[in-house]
Amino acid sequence: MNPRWDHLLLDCTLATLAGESGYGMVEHGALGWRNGVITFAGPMRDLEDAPDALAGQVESVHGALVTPGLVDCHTHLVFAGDRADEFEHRLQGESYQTIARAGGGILSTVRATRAASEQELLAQSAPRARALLREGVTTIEIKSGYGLDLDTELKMLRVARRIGSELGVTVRTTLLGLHALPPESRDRREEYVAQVCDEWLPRVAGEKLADAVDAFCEGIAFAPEEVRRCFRRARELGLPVKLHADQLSDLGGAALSASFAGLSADHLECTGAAGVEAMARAGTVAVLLPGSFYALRETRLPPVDALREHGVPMAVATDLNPGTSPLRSLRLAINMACTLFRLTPEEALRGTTVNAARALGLGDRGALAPGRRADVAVWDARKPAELAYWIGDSPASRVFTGGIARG
Ligand code: DI6
Ligand code: FE
Repeated sequence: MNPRWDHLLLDCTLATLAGESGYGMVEHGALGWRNGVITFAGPMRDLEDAPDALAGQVESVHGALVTPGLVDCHTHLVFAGDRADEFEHRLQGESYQTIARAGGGILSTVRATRAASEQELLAQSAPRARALLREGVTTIEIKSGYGLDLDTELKMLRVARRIGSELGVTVRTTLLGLHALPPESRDRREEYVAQVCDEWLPRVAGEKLADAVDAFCEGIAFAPEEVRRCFRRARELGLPVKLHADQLSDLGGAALSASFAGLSADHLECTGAAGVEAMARAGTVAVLLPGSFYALRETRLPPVDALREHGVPMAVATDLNPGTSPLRSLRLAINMACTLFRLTPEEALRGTTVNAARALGLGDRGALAPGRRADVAVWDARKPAELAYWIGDSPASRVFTGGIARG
């Protein structure tokens, strides 16, 4: 008789995240899948047959914690060069904004990224993705935004897609054309915004290179009205939106994203009550980014209590980027979300699984339940709080992406 399932893990301490709240713990659990889709997640005693009759491959994980594969829903990990010199300048007292206005910051990464060939860009970026993967990440969002000309933006998006296919991880790409005003457009702001909206968006949508559209809504970047123009175009093209909102100042970014039924509003350190209420009404996910809060030594905390009170789903991501969050560990982001933002370990795990998947519009993953993708992480841990508690050196012991074991 042919076994019904491909793979069956036994003696798991499952944190399924399958319900509306709680870890969804199952002690002495089993997890089975077939063709990359979960077929069973529950107590071993509920298995209807002997394990060997149920699946082709059967293995015990000896009580280890098993969770959904982690989802990093906000990264800028495709870029060339680094900004270690800027880090030193900031330590000597220069602010992020001053450096940006003087043509450093994002624009220095733009120069390096434009100069890199596609192959070089891939060679520099793939190790950052690999670092995330080692820690149980099975889905990564990657933004463009260090090209600021069409060719380089397309190059970045192609590299992001290649990381997905070459590393065997789901990559969701996001066009971030409104990230900074490129130097050649310094006196032609309106023209640049028009170009992004009227040329880049249709091109990127046509080539299916982006799954979503993002913008940096900030005093040093783009104004709400410019973002709205971009989002209207995205909507016409059927692309969902998300927004870098209210990080350094409150320009009403959270409410803006919500008004376009945004998948997410990200950062939110300066978001007020109206923004939180608008997100709750729209079902927009709050993506919290403790890495940039930490690296910029911010003191204003995102309104976690209000988000909680209003039932806004919270996600946590690395924001991996060369300027404000050179953080190559989602596990450390989880720890920081708890330590710096006072999320509970359960909220932080939900924020890097089911809620992070939702911030990418992916309803097929992020929980261990029949019908969901078999994206699975096995940990050298027994309790889910350990994922938030240990700091450093925390690779997953086994990872399955769409049911396939990662080498
Ligand atoms: N995400 C961004 O896009 C900016 N800040 C952030 O959290 C800037 C990234 C950079 O400085 O390169
Ligand atoms: Fe960002």
